[in-house]
Amino acid sequence: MRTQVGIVGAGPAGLMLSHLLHLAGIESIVLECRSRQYIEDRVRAGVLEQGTVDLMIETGVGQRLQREGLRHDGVWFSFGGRRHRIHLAELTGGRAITVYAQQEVVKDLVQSRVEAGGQIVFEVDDLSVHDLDSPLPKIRYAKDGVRHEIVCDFIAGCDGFHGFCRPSVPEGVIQVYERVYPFAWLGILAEAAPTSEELIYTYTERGFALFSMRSPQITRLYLQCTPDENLTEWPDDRVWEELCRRMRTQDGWAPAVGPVIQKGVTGMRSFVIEPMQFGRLFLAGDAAHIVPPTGAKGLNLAISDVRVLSQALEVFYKSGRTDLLDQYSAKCLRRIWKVQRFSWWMTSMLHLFPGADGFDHRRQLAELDYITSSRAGMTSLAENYVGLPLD
Ligand code: RFL
Ligand code: PHB
Repeated sequence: MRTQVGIVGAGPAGLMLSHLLHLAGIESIVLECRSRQYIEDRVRAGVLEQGTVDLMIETGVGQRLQREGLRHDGVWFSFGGRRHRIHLAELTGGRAITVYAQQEVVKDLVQSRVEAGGQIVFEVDDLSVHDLDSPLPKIRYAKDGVRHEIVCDFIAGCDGFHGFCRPSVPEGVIQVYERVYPFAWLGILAEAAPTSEELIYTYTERGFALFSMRSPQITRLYLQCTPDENLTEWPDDRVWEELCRRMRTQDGWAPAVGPVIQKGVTGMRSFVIEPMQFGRLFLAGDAAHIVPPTGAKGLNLAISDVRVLSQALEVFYKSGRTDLLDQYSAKCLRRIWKVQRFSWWMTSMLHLFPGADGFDHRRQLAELDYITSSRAGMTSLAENYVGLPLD
């Protein structure tokens, strides 16, 4: 088999890349180790930056997002028993975030690719990439017990943090920068109407908690826990008790309690590789970087990487120029490091660190006070939270 761009992974990065390349008249094949149903049901991110929303609408995959997405013009920070609103839209010239679940983005992209006759091969096994520094790199895989090889002009490694593409780069080429945090998030999805129309990030002496949502009927909540937290020790009643204890404010606000429909623990890590390219292999999204979820940036970074990559490939196929491909890694990393900094900062400001003392606690409260009362502080938070400009 032959294609122009072989794409490993049907997450947001791989699917959006395939979609953008199709619009530019470039052929691709997406290879995914999971089933279509699995990737369409996988519960993950929920917050889209303005740039991600704009890109989906501009490229024709935003109809359902426009109907069902919940636009939020503000976000709340709660500490010392009080809630403080940051008016995102007013501080950023009308930009906002939109709550729309990652699996809905994935469904919309899969549907669009399938309708346009795009090739996505699900449930592939034993995938490997070869001849990465040659003009014709190859992807080998098995499907239903039969082995296949795809000869490509380029390979896009969009296979997430645990994928095979990054480890296929020869040792010594890639430099890794990493922070692992001494806590995690226990997340639940609950059948309960959200009692706040906007997200609330809560700092307490018992640890961080986050109030989010998926729809007018479904609440999404997280609480800081230990990285090795045992879920069997967290029956639903205990989760609700802890969430309400951390989130209840002096004015009596608390999340509404309801049946828990999903529960899981997410580790927290900051991770970046440099460069994001080796020969004709280009890494994008979680395959190249991870952010802790506190800034709600992972999916958005994946989308901005593939936007840069698709533009570089488009220029290559139209004119033979390779300068944008050569600049891919540096261009993405400039944005990635700013987003890393923001995600690290939000995480450090809002979580309880083991061994933290009264000094740390007061410093965190002072920082929260600053970013919710100073216009400069609020503006800095707002412009990062709705997403820095794409170019
Ligand atoms: P993905 O989504 O992990 O997709 C990679 C795909 O590659 C497949 N794959 C392979 N396929 C073939 N062969 C192999 N050998 C393969 N190995 C892997 C996988 O099955 C998968 O389908 O990476 P991508 O596309 O880079 O997208 C990144 C995002 O998924 C991720 O950054 C976000 O989910 C992070 N994140 C959030 N991001 C946001 O922007 N806003 C949020 O509000 C937000 N909240 C979150 C999050 C992530 C969370 N978890 C569970 C990690 C909340 C949580 C709880
Ligand atoms: C979510 O709704 O899942 C969510 C919202 C904000 C975050 C992380 C996750 O920072």
